[in-house]
Amino acid sequence: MNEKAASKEKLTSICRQFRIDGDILVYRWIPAGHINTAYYVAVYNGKEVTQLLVQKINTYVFREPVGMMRNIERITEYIRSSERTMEKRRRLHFRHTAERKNYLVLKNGVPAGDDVDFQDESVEFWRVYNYIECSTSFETAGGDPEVLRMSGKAFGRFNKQLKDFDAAQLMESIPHFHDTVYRMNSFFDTVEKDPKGRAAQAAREIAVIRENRDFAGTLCRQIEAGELPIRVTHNDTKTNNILFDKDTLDPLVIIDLDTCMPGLACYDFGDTVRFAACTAEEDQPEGMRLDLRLFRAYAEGYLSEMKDVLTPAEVESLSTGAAVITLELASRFLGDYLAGDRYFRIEYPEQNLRRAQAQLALFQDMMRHMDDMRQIIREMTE
Ligand code: GN1
Ligand code: MG
Repeated sequence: MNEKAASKEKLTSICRQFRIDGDILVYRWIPAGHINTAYYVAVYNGKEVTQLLVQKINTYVFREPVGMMRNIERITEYIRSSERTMEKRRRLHFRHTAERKNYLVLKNGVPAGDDVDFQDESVEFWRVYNYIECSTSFETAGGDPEVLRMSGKAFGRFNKQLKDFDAAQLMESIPHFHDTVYRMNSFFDTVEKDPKGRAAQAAREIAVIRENRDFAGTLCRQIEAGELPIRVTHNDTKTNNILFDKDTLDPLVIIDLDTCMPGLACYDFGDTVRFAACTAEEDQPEGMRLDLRLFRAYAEGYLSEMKDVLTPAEVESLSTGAAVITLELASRFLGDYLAGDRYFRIEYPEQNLRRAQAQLALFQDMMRHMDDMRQIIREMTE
């Protein structure tokens, strides 16, 4: 299916399955995220207009989507029960089918059971939730420290809300997601196999990752030594996964909970630094550097919520987390480029290579400024 153009009929029929009747007035593809496909849909039933987000899950990436939806339900329920006065636009409200499921499985376009093979091309997995009105999100921070501060507050609060959530209740929606030792191994495996003959072209980038392979495992070793606690974390804390109030910049709700699972606080901290406390786009190596002013703003926001929750070792790990996750992403983007761009959606042929180059430039700058990052964190926590 051309993902930009699911037909109106198709979206109407999906809405019907979720018991939303009426005519679609407006619909459009939303160009957010590299994995799933999302549409904004407004349905009129003769009385009122309902605005929805209709999403098709990429089951090549999320191989157990039913378990993933169960995770999301548990997490959203938990957050809802701990915040009694939450307004409607501060929560994700998933729609249910007649079978009371928060997802719909189709095979060859018709409803099917959960026992299908999700790797089969004829199988689709859909979900629908309320569209949050008057909200906006940021593809990059646009260099605005206030957006960074608010993002830090939002992800800090999210980590804090889940601090006592029992991780055993969740399945790993993507096994080894931030297991950087595993990531490095599978990256060098791909380099060795070089299935598309692209490795020679990326020799410089591969060399930088090789030089830093040992550093990539720093946090894994700390987990093994019992120095860092495992928490329930978001694991994909880009600023475009927060919906803000359009006018006040108040962070309303965190979206894209697909990778919520046991993880490290420093990756949730670090991934926003990677994405937004920098000077260029995710796929733009030219002029890519760490922006310490934005880093400070983000750290302020995050620590305003998490300062008293984190252990001293976790506080110490925050800056390392930013560098490790940036290196991890470089290896994932480059690995996908070498494998033929199967995982991350691309808009032009060498986008994954450029994404990797940008991440490596940022990683190297983070390493140069490691002491500065640590100093900023220290000032805020001592
Ligand atoms: C993917 O789908 P999106 O854009 O929110 C990826 C993240 C990466 C990110 C890089 C499930 O997130 O891990 O950090 O791209 N999600 C998955 O921009 O792999
Ligand atoms: Mg996303």
